[in-house]
Amino acid sequence: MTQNLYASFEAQFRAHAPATALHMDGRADWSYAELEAQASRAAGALLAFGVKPGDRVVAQTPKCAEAVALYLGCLKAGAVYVPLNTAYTRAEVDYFLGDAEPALFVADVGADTSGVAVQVATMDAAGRGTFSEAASGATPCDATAPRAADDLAAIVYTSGTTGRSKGAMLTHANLASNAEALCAAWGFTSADTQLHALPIFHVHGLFVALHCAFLTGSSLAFLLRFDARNCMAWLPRCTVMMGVPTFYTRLLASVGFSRGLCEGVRVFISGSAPLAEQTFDAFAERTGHRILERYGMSETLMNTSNPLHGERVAGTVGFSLPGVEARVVDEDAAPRPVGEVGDIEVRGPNVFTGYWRMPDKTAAEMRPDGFFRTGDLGVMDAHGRLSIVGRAKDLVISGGYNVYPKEIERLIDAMPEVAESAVIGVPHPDFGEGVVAVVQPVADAVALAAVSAALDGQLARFKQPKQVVCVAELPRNAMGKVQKNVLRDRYANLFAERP
Ligand code: MLC
Ligand code: AMP
Repeated sequence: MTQNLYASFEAQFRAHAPATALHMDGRADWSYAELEAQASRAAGALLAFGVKPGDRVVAQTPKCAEAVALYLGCLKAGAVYVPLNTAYTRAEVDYFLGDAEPALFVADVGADTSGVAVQVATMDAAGRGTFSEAASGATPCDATAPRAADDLAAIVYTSGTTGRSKGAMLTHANLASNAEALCAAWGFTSADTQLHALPIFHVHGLFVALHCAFLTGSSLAFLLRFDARNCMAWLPRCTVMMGVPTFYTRLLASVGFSRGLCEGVRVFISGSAPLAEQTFDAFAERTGHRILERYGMSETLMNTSNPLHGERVAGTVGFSLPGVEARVVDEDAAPRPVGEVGDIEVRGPNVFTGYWRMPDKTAAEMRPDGFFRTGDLGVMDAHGRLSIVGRAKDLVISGGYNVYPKEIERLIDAMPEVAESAVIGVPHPDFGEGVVAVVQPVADAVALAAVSAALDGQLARFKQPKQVVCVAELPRNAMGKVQKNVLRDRYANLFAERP
């Protein structure tokens, strides 16, 4: 029997054919029958483009229903879906295309694809473009490609501490097991309507959110981007919302965001970045809802979750999901005592098979007993409840997007007026953490505008520093290493008053 994840979705699509899959702003809803038909047409188009099982398909498309059909079509055709953040620049995209070697790149209609060495199709925000033209002309693909449990379904790129992005290889079994665990843990049924305002190029919006709907035949209020006012307009029709902490702080900051709007919602879920206790408390006070926080990452999908029924504790990420083991250990993998900080490692059917074409990096992060080293620091209590207390990896999480300092420092250090730089994240009222470049200039002070100009076209805008601070000398430890913790403390209030 095939282990293709799409087969499980298809059974639900057929069981719930007349139900609404996607409610949308300003255009006709899609039923599950329509979604299935569109997925079959997308799979047919992929075949027409010569895509074969195991081939990569890179997608950097605006969020739209047709992009969801493209993802499903890839699964159905047995292709490996490789989503890219729409903010990535041409320079970043070139790297991903070179690394993934896709059979097809589906780009935004407006993107510059001149000189791209792979086959290109296009899609715009309304789902139009050469991909959709091919899909409407193609013979729908009725047969779902047979796939084994450990065949790849997706590669999700995550930046690395060395500055080079790594592709996390996720199998059909990884995605299926995690989706099943989440549907059970969060009590999804066909009666749910989930507010979906996340982007669909990261595991949160793509796998966690969509799969909970597709495995249960529940509905999505499919919003093209997060806008607090629009979310407030949709919330009364929704039973579940998933978001990054910035969604919740922005809702709380919105005039008119009230308990009444949330009356039909059974659970608000947060992840991808730490949810501040103040946000948890303020949300509970305003709405009566205790946000359910969970913890995951691209390499492992979701690992732990606060309970649907039972105490949700602010500042904790809850218990291991069914089938997932999480442990807190020291450098040698020896367990840390209850209540003491250590490295978080996870094992289970959710854990990826490795980094695409990077066996050394895979080996470095994988323990011989199958545990994956997350790079997050945590504490476990006596009941198995996990709290994340920091990161061993040099990473900034801004509005739920990961930003790796190395990638930015490399480009700033190349500026002739810069002797050396250190990029850090400091508390930011809107994004949780804001990116700051601490720069040691060669002579005159270096302005934010100069840094932005140097990075434009090279790095997505969300990765670019929101502030530049010049120092005579970067603080160093006895080994000569820049002490980022000193800088983080020194500039902790930089964004305090600036939303
Ligand atoms: C946008 N900007 C950001 C930013 N998002 N800057 C820093 N951090 C961010 N996250 C900048 C843009 O570059 C632009 O700057 C300006 O803000 C306005 O852009 P925008 O697109 O209009 O912003 P907005 O719509 O307000 O976006 C903010 C946001 C968005 C929070 C809604 O970032 C978002 O949807 N985040 C969700 C990320 C996510 O899905 N993460 C999941 C990862 S999976 P300029 O200078 O160009 O004007 C994962 C695993 C897990 O982590 O556990 O889930
Ligand atoms: P990504 O590589 O984009 O998948 O990001 C994964 C990282 O996001 C994790 O390794 C954590 O550092 C962080 N993360 C995800 N969820 C949470 C959470 N609930 N609390 C704190 N950090 C989180």
